[in-house]
Formats: sequence, structure tokens, C-alpha cells
Amino acid sequence: MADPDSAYILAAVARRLDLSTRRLFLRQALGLGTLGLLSGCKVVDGLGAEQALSGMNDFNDRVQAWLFDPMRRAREYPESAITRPFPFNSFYSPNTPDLAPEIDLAGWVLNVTGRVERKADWTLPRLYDLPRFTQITRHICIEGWSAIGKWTGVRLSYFLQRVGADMRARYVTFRCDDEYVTSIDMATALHPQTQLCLWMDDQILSRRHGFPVKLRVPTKLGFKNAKHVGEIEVGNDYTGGYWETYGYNWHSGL
Ligand SMILES: Nc1nc2c(c(=O)[nH]1)N[C@H]1C(S)=C(S)[C@@H](COP(=O)(O)O)O[C@H]1N2
Ligand SMILES: [Mo]
Repeated sequence: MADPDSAYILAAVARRLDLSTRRLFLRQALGLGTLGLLSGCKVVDGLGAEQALSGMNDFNDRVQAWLFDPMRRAREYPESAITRPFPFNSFYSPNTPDLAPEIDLAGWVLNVTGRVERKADWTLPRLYDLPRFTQITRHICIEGWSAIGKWTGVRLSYFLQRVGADMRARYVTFRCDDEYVTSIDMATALHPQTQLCLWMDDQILSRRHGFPVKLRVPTKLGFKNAKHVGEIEVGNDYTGGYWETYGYNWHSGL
């Protein structure tokens, strides 16, 4: 299997299939197109299922090793690889992007809660003023698609420093304006590619893709990339997340 992206995608799926003893997860994942991914390989053009399956053990092992290296970087791509238009997805209805929450910016602040020293009012202009970086990385959704996007924003590790977060805390939780929630471990929060994303493809983040703030975490599966983030909480209590309660693996690292 030549294409390293195929390895990422298939390994993510394969690992889920062998680790998961959760029937609910399997039913969900297969129903949502993971089976299609394995048999038809629709995510990766020109890749046969047989070829995919024969290479899987090797990829599985590599993925297991990566799991224990929280600083491994996700692959970055050239501008020419960007997927346009970038797919839209959400838990409520992927067919109706217009249901994405409408944020009233008057009075909007990004709430920072839990184990942080400085709970200042993070208005959008203040966030736009912070140092930013850009990444062109692949987003992989377990529902059987992937796409490469260009995301610009603030390094989450920098933001956590600015607010005086307790870096020894275990979890960072993201609560969203559409009532979606997810959480990540502190090692992932401090990963250099983990980003509070404010711009996508050089434009202010669109409503469907997570305006005003989204978490971009290219070392994790798509569902960890919380859109419309309204609150970031630092804490030691496990908070889980929306898809996590349906049996998706909490780490979901790639
Ligand atoms: N607030 C919120 N964030 C979310 C979701 C959601 O439903 N609500 N869906 C997740 C899933 S499963 C995916 S694949 C990506 C889709 O992001 P996109 O619409 O920018 O492609 O957002 C993730 N973050
Ligand atoms: Mo997803």
C-alpha cells in the first residue's frame, strides 16, 4: 500500500474494529459507512479492499505505537491538496447545514472555566489578535470520508498558557453552541498542531464549519474537532463527549 494516507484511514478503522467489543459502536459505524470504506474503499480512490485488508496488521501495529507518542505530528500537505468544497458534517443533520447555530456576536465571549487562573473575557476581536499559525492537514471522519483543509488559528498550548491553565490537569473539554461536547487529554491539548481555529481557507470560519471558534486537532478523528466552541474547561474529571457516549473510542487518535 503506497499511499500513507490510506494507512492512516484504514488503520483508524481497523483499530476500532479490533478493539471494540461494543456492539453499539459496530452497528453505528457499519451503518454509517465504515463497511463501505473497507469494502469499496471510497475514501481512497483506486485502492482495492483486498490490498487494504492484507496490509492492515502492519498498520494496526504502527497505529498502536503512535498512540503512545502524543507528540507525533500529523502529516501536512501543500495548498494544491486542499479539498474544495470541504464537506459539512454534524450530529443533528448533515443534510441541513443551515441548522448550524447562528451566533449572536453582541456579548459573545469564549468562556474559559475550571482550573485556569485568568478567566478574562475572550471576545472575538481579542482572539483574532493572538499569534496565529496555519496548517494544511487531513480531517478523517469515521463515517467514511476524509478531506484536506487549511486551518488558521491560535495554538491551543499558547492559549492555555495565556489563561494560566493548570497544565497538570488531565482533560480539556469543549462545549459547543449546538450542545455538542467533546474532550481531549492534556498531552493532545499541548500538541503543537492542536489549534483554536478561527479561519479556514483564508476566510473567517464559516458558520457551517464552526464559526466563531473550532478546535482543530489533526492527530485525532474528525468528531474530536469541536465546532462552535463556546466554553473551554480545564479539569481533572472525565467529561467524555457526545459521540463518546455512543461508544466511539475516547482517545480516537490517528
Ligand atoms: N459543534 C459540533 N462540532 C462538531 C460536530 C457537531 O455535530 N457539532 N460534528 C463533528 C464531526 S463528526 C465531524 S466529521 C466534523 C465535521 O466538520 P466539518 O463540518 O467542518 O466538515 O465536526 C465535528 N465537530
Ligand atoms: Mo465525523
